[in-house]
Amino acid sequence: MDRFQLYIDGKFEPGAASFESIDPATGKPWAMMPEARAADVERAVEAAHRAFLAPEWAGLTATARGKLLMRLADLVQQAAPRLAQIETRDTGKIIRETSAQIAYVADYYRYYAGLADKIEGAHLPIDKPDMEVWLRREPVGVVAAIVPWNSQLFLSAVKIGPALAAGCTLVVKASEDGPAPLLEFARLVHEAGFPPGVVNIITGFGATCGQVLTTHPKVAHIAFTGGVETARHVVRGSAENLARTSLELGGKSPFIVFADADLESAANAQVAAIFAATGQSCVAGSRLLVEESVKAVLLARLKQKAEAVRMGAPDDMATEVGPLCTARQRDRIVRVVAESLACGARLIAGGTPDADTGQFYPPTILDCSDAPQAPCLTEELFGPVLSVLGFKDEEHALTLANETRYGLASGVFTQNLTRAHRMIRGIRAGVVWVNTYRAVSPMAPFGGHGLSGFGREGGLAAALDYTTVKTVWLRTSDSPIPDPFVMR
Ligand code: TXE
Repeated sequence: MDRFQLYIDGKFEPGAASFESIDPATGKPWAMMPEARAADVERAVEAAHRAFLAPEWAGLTATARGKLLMRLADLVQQAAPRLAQIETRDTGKIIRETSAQIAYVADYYRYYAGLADKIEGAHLPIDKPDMEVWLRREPVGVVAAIVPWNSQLFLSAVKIGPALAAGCTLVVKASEDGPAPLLEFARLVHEAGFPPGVVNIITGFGATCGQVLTTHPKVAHIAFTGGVETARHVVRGSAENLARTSLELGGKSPFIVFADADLESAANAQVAAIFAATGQSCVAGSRLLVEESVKAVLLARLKQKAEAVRMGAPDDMATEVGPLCTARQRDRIVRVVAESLACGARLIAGGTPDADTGQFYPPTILDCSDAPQAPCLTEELFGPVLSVLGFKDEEHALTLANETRYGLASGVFTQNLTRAHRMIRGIRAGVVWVNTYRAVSPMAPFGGHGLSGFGREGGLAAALDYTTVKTVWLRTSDSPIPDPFVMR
């Protein structure tokens, strides 16, 4: 079996314990992963803290930090095929997606490399004649970056890139499910030449690793992507040290199709919105809201497309839907789909997991028109399951769209420009895609509100999030400061 290591203070090491990683396509172990426990986490945070203060990092110019990031970007690009294979093996994410996504991850590092020396302070036109006042943007300190299994290289890049650009140091915790790609990425960090301790990469379990990390007094900012329940633990833990948090959680994102939309485009976008990444995607368009007059037509197209999807081995370039990352995830989907059917949801496609071949679950569509209480309408399933509701008019569409405690992404398909604008205004979500879905870019901030979390990743906003403002007052007068207790 392959073996991976932790990366702490510039050195590769085995960790306090180890655990088997399962190949989701076969359900069998394929590699041994190092498990960080409290003492490893402690060393990683201490290393990051030392590195944060050390002249090898703190003394670098922002331009020099940018050059290191640029070198990392180049190394990611070169290693993309190997990283993609490892991610596919360890998480079941199909090779088509890992190849494309990791190549794009290099662009995220490139963007933040370029941004490093453009994070500017400010000069204030202060209301006093003998003062100069300016603001310095300084790095906030040690960042704990915690990611889940889906797209670990991407979800970590949107934290590591801006945090390093700002001058922070990091302890990155890979998910215990499929940590291999991030542990492998550590080799590139090493090769890029970052001083020891600037980026530490560990993995381990929630209670024995994640919690120790998020409650560590030397962690200044916790950047978390994961589930809502875990986020609550993280926020509670952050209270002890008043660490800053940014949370990128899941969603139950509405995908809204009006009768005037180009239905073929909408159907293709909907297929990508829910079945890409086997549905294990925070932005999955998991609630289709469709105008009643075209519901039957659209559902027929979606059924046909869902049934034609090629489900198979994740390392085959022809595969369109692979296995779910964990058996736990598949079992949850099986349960919620069964409960939804019991509530009166109607099965349009899929719905029957393959018992023999790893953790596969087929593209599934549930018409919930007669099942408004179905749990698939409210619970994030994180799998290839689309729940469908019809709507009468624009107002009804908006009401249904906002009937969720999440607020991450949304899609609107319509040819009507003024209606598109009204929907953009009315939908409560961090992202609105109009006549498209899933587009992302290093330049575009991304994040949600409500149970989808807070803070933004991507763009300049993300880098600023890892800084703190220092206000400097400098007196320019040469006249002596008078004794404050002598009355004049
Ligand atoms: O994620 P967890 P899980 C949703 C999705 C999924 C559900 C649960 O609906 O079914 O969450 O997924 C670390 N302190 N999303 O249980 O537990 C953990 O080790 C600190 C949506 O796999 O949130 C891992 O590294 N850290 C989401 C990371 O948190 C802790 C993506 C995420 O795991 C911890 C993933 C603790 N106490 C799941 N406990 C999205 N936004 O896309 C665990 N962790």
